[in-house]
Amino acid sequence: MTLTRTTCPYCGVGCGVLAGADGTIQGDPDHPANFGRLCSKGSALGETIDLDGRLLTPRIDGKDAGWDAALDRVAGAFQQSVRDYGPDSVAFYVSGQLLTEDYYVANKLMKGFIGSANIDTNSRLCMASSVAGHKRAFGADTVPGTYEDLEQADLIVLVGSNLAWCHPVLHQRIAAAKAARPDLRLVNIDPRETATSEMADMHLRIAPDGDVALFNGLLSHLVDVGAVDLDYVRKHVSGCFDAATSARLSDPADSGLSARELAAFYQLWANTKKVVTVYSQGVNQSACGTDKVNAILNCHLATGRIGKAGAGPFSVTGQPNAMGGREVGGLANMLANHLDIENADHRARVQAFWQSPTICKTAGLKAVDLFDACAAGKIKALWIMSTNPAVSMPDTNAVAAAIKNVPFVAVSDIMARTDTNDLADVLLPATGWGEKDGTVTNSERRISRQRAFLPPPGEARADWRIICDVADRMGWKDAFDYAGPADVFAEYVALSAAATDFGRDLDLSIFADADYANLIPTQWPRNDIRFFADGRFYHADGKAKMVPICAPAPQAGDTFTLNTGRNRDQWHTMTRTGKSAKLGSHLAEPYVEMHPDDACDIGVVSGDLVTAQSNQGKAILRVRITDRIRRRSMFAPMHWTAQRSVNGRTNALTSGLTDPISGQPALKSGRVTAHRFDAAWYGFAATAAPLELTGDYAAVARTPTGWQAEFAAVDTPDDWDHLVRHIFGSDRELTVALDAKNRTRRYALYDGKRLAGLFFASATPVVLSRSYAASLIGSDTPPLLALAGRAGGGQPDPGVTLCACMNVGVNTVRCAINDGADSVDKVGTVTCAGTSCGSCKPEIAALIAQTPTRLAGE
Ligand SMILES: Nc1nc2c(c(=O)[nH]1)N[C@H]1C(S)=C(S)[C@@H](COP(=O)(O)OP(=O)(O)OC[C@H]3O[C@@H](n4cnc5c(=O)[nH]c(N)nc54)[C@H](O)[C@@H]3O)O[C@H]1N2
Ligand SMILES: Nc1nc2c(c(=O)[nH]1)N[C@H]1C(S)=C(S)[C@@H](COP(=O)(O)OP(=O)(O)OC[C@H]3O[C@@H](n4cnc5c(=O)[nH]c(N)nc54)[C@H](O)[C@@H]3O)O[C@H]1N2
Ligand code: SF4
Ligand SMILES: [Mo]
Repeated sequence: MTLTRTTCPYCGVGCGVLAGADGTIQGDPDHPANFGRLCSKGSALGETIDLDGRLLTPRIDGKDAGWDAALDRVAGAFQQSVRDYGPDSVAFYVSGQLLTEDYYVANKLMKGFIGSANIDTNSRLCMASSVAGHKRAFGADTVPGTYEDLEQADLIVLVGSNLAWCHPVLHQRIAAAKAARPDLRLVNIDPRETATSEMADMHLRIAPDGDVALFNGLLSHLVDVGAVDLDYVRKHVSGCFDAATSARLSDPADSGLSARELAAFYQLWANTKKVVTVYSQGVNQSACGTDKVNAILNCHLATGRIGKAGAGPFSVTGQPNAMGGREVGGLANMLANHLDIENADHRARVQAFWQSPTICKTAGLKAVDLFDACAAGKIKALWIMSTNPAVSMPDTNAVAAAIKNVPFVAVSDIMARTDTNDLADVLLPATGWGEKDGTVTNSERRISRQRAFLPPPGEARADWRIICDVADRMGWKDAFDYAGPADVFAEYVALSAAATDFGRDLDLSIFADADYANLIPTQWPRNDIRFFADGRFYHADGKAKMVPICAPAPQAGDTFTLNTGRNRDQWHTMTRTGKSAKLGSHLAEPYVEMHPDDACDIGVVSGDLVTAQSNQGKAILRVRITDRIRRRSMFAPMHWTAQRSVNGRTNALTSGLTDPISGQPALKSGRVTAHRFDAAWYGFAATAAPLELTGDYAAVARTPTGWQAEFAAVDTPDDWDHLVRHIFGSDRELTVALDAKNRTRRYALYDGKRLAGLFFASATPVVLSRSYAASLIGSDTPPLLALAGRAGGGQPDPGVTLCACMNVGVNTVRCAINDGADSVDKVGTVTCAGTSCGSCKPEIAALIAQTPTRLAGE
């Protein structure tokens, strides 16, 4: 089997992958991001490349159509709208999961040819506050950090980042560095305790949005103890006095941390020269996200701890090409290649380079405003590419209605059914990972190739090509006439000469004569150049700027703060990771974490469902009661969609409140009320064939034998048989067992002797080993045993999957711990859990930590 060298399509770590057409997936030992490691999602890529559910032909109004008709329709709708209502009546909403080449041509078409800057991206929900913070401090959106800095640091501070789940391979590199050098200190700042907190020497359970108060307090402390590097500040920094004065007005206690915690953290930071502060969505996704970024940058600038090995701020990017999108300028308030829309010289230069008929003159609509404009009827044609805003945007019910309100909507996606696709007039089938070619830039500015190792399926085309095909039909053939992605990349590299001429940071000259086919992963401007090492920044005076920051007032009121984010084994709206049974079993339904005292207050116990309600909408979620979360806070993952749940969408609850500078939504601090969902019945089904969701609450996940789903509803069905047949999608006869004592109804569906479906319903949450029930599907287990719903003698229930790579259940790990395996390594030796990608090691460590307490209590 020949393996192709490519890059993982998930997170911004940007791991190198060796992939084969038979689904073989290995970490690339030569890639400098991962040196052969992969996490659970990367390892499971082979399970996601089948054609099940793919969009394979263009569709117009729900019917298969040819490319010519579809492209004509898109080009025609955009042309007509521009003609009748002007260029700002159209918009693109794109994605940090597009390749650089796709992104570059989309941006060129909108800004240089259509003549509007209405192209925004899901990176607005992700990186916009970091971009704005970098620009305020450095005069450019420069990310100075590298992965090696993390290994060279003496202190790593992780702020609002669940690195163990969201950048697992980077987390493992830190773990390896810490094992080799136990003096390396790790601090995790997060309102909840996560898998990332497990390895930290100090976990600071900060109040939601307490970060500005914390870092303003740190700046004051640095001043007080003489840790400010006066010489550095004099030469390289402006605004230090104002920033320090402003910081004094903050009360560090507003961070929600105790005086002891604050003192310990401040001392550690002040006394450690080599400190890297890593930050992510707990910082960015906030109404004060840009201020949080600058409060952090201020501390690094005041101490000169930037541009040095093992020291600096490091905003890690989420999506595989979030950084590439920033480079090509694919946000509504950027031009191209780190050049500015507001600057007439920049505009003239870009227009001349593109030889374009026009150029946008002012910033376009940012994501939340863009969908508001759709709702207001101002956008007449919208093209969504490689993102699923009907799930991932805040206030998603309103966003779906806004999309419906646009007269013409095109969506480019790889899948046939998504919540967003269901709103489109035209669907354009894109080639996906493994089928397309191009480049991506990871968190440390390293450009790597994604390479095809599979043929394009059906009629799918590469995103860059679809965009060029539309541009061609709009009358701009010459400007979009590329032979392939290598051509696009060469043009993008050539345009970066303009950036360097204007003194901007984006210098891609190292790629000028690059052998695109054999491009090796390379950082810009060069692997051996460290940004800011010379103390030179990109403001007109060559200095960096410390920005005076005021802390927001602490949150009050009797509603809950709704914090949202990610699970270890799912990627966003699950269109790809949701295909994998291995990944699906880690956390199989939408849930909400809640503090035991809050659970007690609203009268829920483990396994109950909770209705969360906001001004925007509601969601029904399974409660996970844990003291790892602050009181009056709840945490829910963002992943569930209308395709995979009934009422499981977290963004039905969130609001369009944004940071005033970056326009990034505050996705971590929704306001919700919560109460127990009073169901008349709860259900669980496992099936061999896809099943129908029904009721007030439902959620489906893949299993090794097919599908499983949870259900709940307030109304008792008149006809249970009818309901169960509807769920199974079958009118075959059912085997039924009623258990009056346990108030349960149990149904089995057989296909000959083969068990094809199981359904259990009861008046209380169904108690049953899900993995055992699913394991029976497809077998010839007789009805009596199948409907007993528990593992028979000699068949221990492995429990939900803990280690996705080695397929080890939580109960298997618990048994090993009870039998004396008292370290993660020992558990690995006995059960193999944690011995492949290592993403589950923090959870194994947590189980070990919990075990003595549990035994004592038993
Ligand atoms: N498994 C997995 N990995 C992914 C992704 C995925 O979907 N699944 N997506 C990728 C993408 S696009 C992104 S952007 C990254 C995101 O990566 P992360 O930012 O690490 O992930 P999140 O879970 O969104 O949020 C991180 C943490 O912020 C905390 N937080 C909430 N409010 C606050 C606050 O006020 N202050 C502080 N200090 N912390 C707070 C949350 O409790 C949460 O644990 O992950 C990438 N990696
Ligand atoms: N509540 C809450 N909401 C959030 C967040 C949060 O933390 N909390 N995080 C936000 C962040 S940081 C992000 S990045 C967003 C992510 O949110 P989205 O971008 O909406 O999520 P994805 O599921 O990654 O959507 C990618 C889509 O592109 C399709 N696709 C995959 N490959 C290709 C391809 O090659 N070409 C094309 N054309 N399509 C392709 C997939 O099938 C899928 O439909 O969510 C944001 N929303
Ligand atoms: S850490 Fe995992 S998801 Fe991220 S790039 Fe590496 S293998 Fe892919
Ligand atoms: Mo993101």
